[in-house]
Amino acid sequence: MTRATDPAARPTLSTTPSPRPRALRPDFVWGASTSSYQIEGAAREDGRGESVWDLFCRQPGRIQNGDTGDVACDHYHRYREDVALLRNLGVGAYRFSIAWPRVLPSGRGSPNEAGLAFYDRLVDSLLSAGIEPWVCLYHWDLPQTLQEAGGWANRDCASWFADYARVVASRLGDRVKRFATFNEPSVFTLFGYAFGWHPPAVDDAASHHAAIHHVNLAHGMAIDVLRDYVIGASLGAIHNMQPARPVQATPEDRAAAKMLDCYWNRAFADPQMRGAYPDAIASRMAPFCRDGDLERIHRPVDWLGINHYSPVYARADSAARLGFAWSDAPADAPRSPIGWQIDPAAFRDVLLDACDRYGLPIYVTENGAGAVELADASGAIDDRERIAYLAAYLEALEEATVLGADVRGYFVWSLLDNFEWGAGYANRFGIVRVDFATQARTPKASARWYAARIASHRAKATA
Ligand code: GCO
Repeated sequence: MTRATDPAARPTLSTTPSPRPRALRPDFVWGASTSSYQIEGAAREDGRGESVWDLFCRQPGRIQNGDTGDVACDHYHRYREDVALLRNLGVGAYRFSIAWPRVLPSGRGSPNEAGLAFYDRLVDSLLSAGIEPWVCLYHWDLPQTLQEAGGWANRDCASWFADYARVVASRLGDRVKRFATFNEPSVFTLFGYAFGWHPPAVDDAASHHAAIHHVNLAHGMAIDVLRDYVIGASLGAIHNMQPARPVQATPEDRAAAKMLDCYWNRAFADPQMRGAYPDAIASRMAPFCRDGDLERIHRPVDWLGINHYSPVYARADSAARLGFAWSDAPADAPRSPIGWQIDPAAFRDVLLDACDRYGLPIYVTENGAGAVELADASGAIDDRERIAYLAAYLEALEEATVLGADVRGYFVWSLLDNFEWGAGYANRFGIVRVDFATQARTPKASARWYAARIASHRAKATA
């Protein structure tokens, strides 16, 4: 596979808007993203079962301010208002996830009609607004009953997931064609089985590597199901991809960064799209691989979803089970209001490298900036730092396309301020502000900026 460009030969990222004609395809997909646990609420309504996150949030100290997703953005009841917000943005697509425990309250067995009916209503509302639904089957909210049966450390979970995919595809597949299997599998397996930051919050080598393999198996099995049940399906997977950098330019930290790269960027994308685990972890995966597994995992997909915010950093730590310790960007690095490094050139290079490595059309399925925002007296939010971030990263995306990356869409994270996992509602990523006391939605300056950016691209595309 020829590289789009040699990294060493790549020009430095332009710092001023370039006069050249825009590089984005005329049919470039503009969207916004959310996820079920982070916005739906209605946690015990209409038959929804408990997820691992419902239980995790009730454990003292797990979530900042003791926040939970019990109500979140109340999207379960307010979805029509949120679809109207999407329509006003002018997006052509909306990426959301299905809550497995809302569709199958105990994870298996008979579906919950009320849960399926909610997603019917949401999909029909989107289609009526001329917005294409992009469905992610799994954005971390595993049914708790399945966790109690071993969760992803149990190989049976792959079959349970395939059965869940069949229920969703059978119900929505006549109207939904874009499906992703998992959102960021490396994050929920690393944070859940190594760092203790996500459920099930263990640090156990066997469970961790078993979970990696079983999630990969589940992906391949679900792809087969979606191909069978959805006519015209366009299938992908959503991976966080970020340069894994050493904190110090030492051989030890460089080795640590390579191990982080394996677990963070490649432990799922490589077997799913290249048919093999990275060499550095293959021996750790071997105990869980059965004959034919890699063929079951390596099923053809139509696109690669990339979530990107900033680089990640590793340092050597001889006591670290995985061969690296999680670290942070240099103190002098430019950062967003919540402290995440801002490095658009890293984003450009991630897109080029992924294009070279996997050879698939790419959709940026998440990118955005978090902030701890307070409304002014009028309730308005002039989130100019988020606008600057989005402008710089869209510029980097265009640089990547000029340099040969096949990037076909961009979904801003997120439509709404929402439940930001361990940070609860303290970190706000929305281009629309949510007042969680009243559930009032207020488009921020970034929403108006994003709508204008979309309109400008569309005007050029049809000129
Ligand atoms: C993730 C998830 C989102 C986050 C967003 C901001 O990447 O962690 O996909 O659920 O909310 O990325 O952290």
